[in-house]
Amino acid sequence: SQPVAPSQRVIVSARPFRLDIMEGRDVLMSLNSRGLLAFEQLRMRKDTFSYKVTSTVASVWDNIKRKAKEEEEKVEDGMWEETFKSHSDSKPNGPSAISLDFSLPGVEHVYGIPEHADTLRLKTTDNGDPYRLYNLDVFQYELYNPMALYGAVPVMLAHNAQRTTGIFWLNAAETWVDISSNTAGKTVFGKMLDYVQGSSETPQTDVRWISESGIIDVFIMLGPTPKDVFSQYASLTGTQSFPPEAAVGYHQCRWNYNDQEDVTSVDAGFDEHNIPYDYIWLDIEHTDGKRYFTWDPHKFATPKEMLQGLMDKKRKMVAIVDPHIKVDSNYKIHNEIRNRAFYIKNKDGGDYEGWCWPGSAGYPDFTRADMRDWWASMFAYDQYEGSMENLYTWNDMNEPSVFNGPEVTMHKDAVHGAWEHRDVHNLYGFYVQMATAQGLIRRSGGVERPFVLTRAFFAGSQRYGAVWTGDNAAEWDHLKISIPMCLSLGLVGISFCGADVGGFFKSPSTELLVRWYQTGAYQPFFRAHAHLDTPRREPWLFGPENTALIREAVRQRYTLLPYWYQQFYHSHRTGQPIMRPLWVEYPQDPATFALDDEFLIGKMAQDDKHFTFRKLILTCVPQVWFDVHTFQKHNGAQNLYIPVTISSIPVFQRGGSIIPRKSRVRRSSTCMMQDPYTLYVALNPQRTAEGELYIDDGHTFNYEKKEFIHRKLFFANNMLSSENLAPDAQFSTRSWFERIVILGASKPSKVTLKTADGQESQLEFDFDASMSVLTLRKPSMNAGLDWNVMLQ
Ligand code: NBV
Repeated sequence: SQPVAPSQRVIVSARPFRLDIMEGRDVLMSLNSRGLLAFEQLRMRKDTFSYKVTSTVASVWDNIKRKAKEEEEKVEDGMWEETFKSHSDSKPNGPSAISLDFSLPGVEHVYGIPEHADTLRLKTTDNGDPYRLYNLDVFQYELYNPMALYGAVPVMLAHNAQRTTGIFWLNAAETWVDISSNTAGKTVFGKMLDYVQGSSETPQTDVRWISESGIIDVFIMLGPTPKDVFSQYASLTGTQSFPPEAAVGYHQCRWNYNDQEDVTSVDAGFDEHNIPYDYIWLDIEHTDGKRYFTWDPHKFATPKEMLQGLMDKKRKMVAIVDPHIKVDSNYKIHNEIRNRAFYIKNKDGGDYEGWCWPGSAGYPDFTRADMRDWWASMFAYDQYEGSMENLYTWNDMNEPSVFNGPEVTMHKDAVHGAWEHRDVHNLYGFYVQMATAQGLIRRSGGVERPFVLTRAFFAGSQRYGAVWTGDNAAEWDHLKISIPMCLSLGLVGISFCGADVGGFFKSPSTELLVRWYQTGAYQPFFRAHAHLDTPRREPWLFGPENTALIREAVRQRYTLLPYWYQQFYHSHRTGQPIMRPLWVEYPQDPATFALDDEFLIGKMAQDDKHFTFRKLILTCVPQVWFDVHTFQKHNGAQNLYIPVTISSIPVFQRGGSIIPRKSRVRRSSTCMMQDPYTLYVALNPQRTAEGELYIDDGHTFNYEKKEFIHRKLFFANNMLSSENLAPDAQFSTRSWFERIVILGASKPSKVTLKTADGQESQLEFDFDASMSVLTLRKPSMNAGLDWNVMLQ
């Protein structure tokens, strides 16, 4: 599917079929080298089977017919009807399946195929179940397990020090992925022994994909770098949607904020404790009897008043809209869907009904464009009563969750027009979020960027908003696994990911809650959430010291918003992940290949070896790093042990980078729009650094009409400059630079600022010789203009 470089060849052999992708004399990837290609065609049951053959190719048909008939006559258990607990699957096309194997010579590390609660580096599955991709509402999921979860992205990345490649198995049916490796389980000593004895074979990973239905439709991405694979994959499925800037801030959620007074008092609590937040969330209890698009008439009697109150403070709200629709002839949404015949059908042709929060519920057929169009129209302000422009949407339960269905989901023989549910299952949630995002865009006449959170997802879901890792628990291991889970999503295009801060089920210890805020503040989607039955846990309920620690974590998020926002813009434009495993930036350093507890945000590092007190830090990559709090410089390529206390969040800025921040933290991101910036310039040993600054209105699609500022900031030859990366773009800002901090600097005798109009002025500065930190005070130039600062 991708252009093959001149040095690359594809060799296809028949009988047996095999496809080798070569570079020079090296095999990069082989398909069907293990001969596991298989497909079972759709069949017709014996009792309904008959061909009317009239053409001249009758003899060929005869042959096919005879073979098919032989197949039909073989009857094995479960071929035509399968039972699972009390459920039966009528399998009208018989036992369909497809499968293909891929061999990856020279590869010992494979990643991706979310969603699983497992390590970043995928494990071999020889001794257990394969990784399963089948969107399910799993109750209290287990960790380090290949079991299916809420979302499925059938994309795997393979990496070694020379090359990164990818496989995109485009299939939305239930899918299993088996992984084996000829080096699995061998210790380093074992490998050395092989080598000494001359029996060392090239490491190889073998992968087999199996799907229950569909066709073999595979895209191979040949890299060669991780970045190439990301852009190759983005060219197939699109990039991360660019969220409103506020959505990159902090979100306060729980199941449930009980009524309008509750919302008002939580909102006030944030001000009282001086903690910023952007969105407060309402879960299912806010509705009138789980009828989505409505409000409980007693608890949320005046939603617009509530929303206006938030708007006055430049804050927003998210309300849940699930895709199961209460079967109730007094409910407008249900009546319309039924009258338009938009519900998914059961195998007998009636509307499919399942049990969910509202009781008996229908499931709109989101695979239909006309249904999605109608759904989108329901978000119009005159349709969704009580909604306003600061109300956004959360799609939960869209696997879909059916309480009385097999594995708590829909029967596979339910019908979506020409398709069985089995064929499209993993796409359902994708389409729910797509239709919802379209609704939010459309209600504003196409002006405003939407924000929609989804629990179920598929390849390409990045185009419609954010995802979260579902119902985790308030346990240390769940905090830990949030990192590889989000990293795995980022590798397959879904950058906007987060886990429930604090853990959904159970109650976190105070230490765990604080630590979770400290980690969540450095993950792309930052939302606290909690189960209905858990005690309240707003940030100020754990004593002043812990409130201060949580406040500090949230404030760190807000000071870094300019950097986060620029990262989102970059991801939106290029398909590169925001939260990155270290190997993506250091693809030739095998020490990074299996790291699960250190990650990069763009190029800034977060180290999460701080789950308990006094854990230690390892900085293994050859680079200079600056502790963002103390400015202490650390050389990489060494094991570095730093004591960690409850108040430390180990974050490092890479030497060679420039990071913009806003240090005046206010109530919400919107309140900080016009605030001044501070630049942190971290010099590398060559005394250079570079970074970017991106500014726009923060909420509309006008950036597509070139209304933005995009600047490159760079430091070289003792000069820091700002250069326009988008000369044809037009936007202006009132924001200016209030400080520039240069880490790893030497003391200048004077510092001269030159602005776009040719004016020169001397800047005041402080120099901390013990830390080599130079601070330029009030340079005051506008953030959108050309300038340079010369150190002499
Ligand atoms: O809507 C209630 C919850 C929600 O809070 C949670 O975030 C979802 O993942 N929802 C699941 C349904 C009930 C879960 C026990």
